[in-house]
Amino acid sequence: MKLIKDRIAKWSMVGLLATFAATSFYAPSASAHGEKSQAAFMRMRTIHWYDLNWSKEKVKVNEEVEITGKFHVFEGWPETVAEPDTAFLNVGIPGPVFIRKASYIGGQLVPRSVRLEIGKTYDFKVVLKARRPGDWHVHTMMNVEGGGPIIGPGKWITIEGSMSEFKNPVTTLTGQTVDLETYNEGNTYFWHGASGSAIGMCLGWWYWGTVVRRFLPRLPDGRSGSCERADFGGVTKKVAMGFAAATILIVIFAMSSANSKYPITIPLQAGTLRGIQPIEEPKATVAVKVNDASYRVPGRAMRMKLTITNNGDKPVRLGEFYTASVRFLDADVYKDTTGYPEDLLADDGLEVSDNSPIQPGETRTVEVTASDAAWEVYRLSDIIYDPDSRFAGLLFFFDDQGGRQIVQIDAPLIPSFM
Ligand SMILES: [Cu+2]
Repeated sequence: MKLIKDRIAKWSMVGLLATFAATSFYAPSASAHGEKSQAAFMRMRTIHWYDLNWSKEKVKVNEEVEITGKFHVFEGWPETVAEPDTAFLNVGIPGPVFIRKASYIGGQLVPRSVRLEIGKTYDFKVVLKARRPGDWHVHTMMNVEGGGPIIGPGKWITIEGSMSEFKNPVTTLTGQTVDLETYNEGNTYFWHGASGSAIGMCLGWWYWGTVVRRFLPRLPDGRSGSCERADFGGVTKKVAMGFAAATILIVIFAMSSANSKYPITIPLQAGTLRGIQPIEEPKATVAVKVNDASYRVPGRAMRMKLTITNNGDKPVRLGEFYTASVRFLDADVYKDTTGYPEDLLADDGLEVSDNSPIQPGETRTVEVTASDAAWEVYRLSDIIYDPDSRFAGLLFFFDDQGGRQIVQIDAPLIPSFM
């Protein structure tokens, strides 16, 4: 019996060590940060990010990166996400590895929440200043009050240098230039230190004066009924009063000296910004009807049957289908030059049964297949678990002169198992 117990103990220990060794060597780097686990239909049917551009992929500490692009607030906004009446243009990074110098929607600075309108398209710009060296996956994202984070495509950006070089100067309306990285730090430490030591002194005095000197030696008196003798002595009371008076005096004095050192101060600026200007994308002269759409389970592709009518005056071809940050391109028609994140770009992931130019006035029904590992990696295939099997996306048509038309599509997406 003893032998068996020993063996179990020994092998358990070996097992534990093996597990520990195995897990400590397994450290995968996450390449998406939150969006994968969100419901696929929500990612497809909330905000469509496109025309994204990153000014740099590698920067030094203190250098700036500009992320620009457009986003479309989808008409068929899901019920379970509150409408973006109060939304905030954010960046998805692991803490302030960059700081946000500025962000704009429709040319307006948006340090506060904004009101977005469903169905509208906006352009945006985010200016980031590099702070902490490393490789960072930077997402543009929109926080919607009552809805949660809506995460845009993420791109790896490298910061080189040393964080100690980082500076964040800002000039106030009172004329001084301060570095926000360290501004007021000493003052904060001083006052917390001062109040901390005052509290310490009070507690020390209380402990010594009442517990050590007065209370414990007289505990037997109290037990024997002569409790009133264990009173606090005159000195104790005086010191207590002294502490109280000093505290009030220091607070008043410190407050008035802070007021005279900083005579001009304002309250926190807050409040949702209304009237953000959307942009008008030129009305598409291509009309698209989704006859049906399906995806294989398991699989890495979705297929749709589209009836495309070209009402314009130039022949057009389908170059791209975008859904949930993933871009499926037909390499014969369109090539990305923006350095779009590799894991989200299917450079030749779009296959159209007949992608010859659709002449003005022509109507054609085609089979379109969007396939790429991204469909599975980014768990769009997980729409099978969603309570609403509908997709939405953007189609980009190109004419022979480089003109572009954007058509939004939206339809049920039916799984096929056989
Ligand atoms: Cu990420």
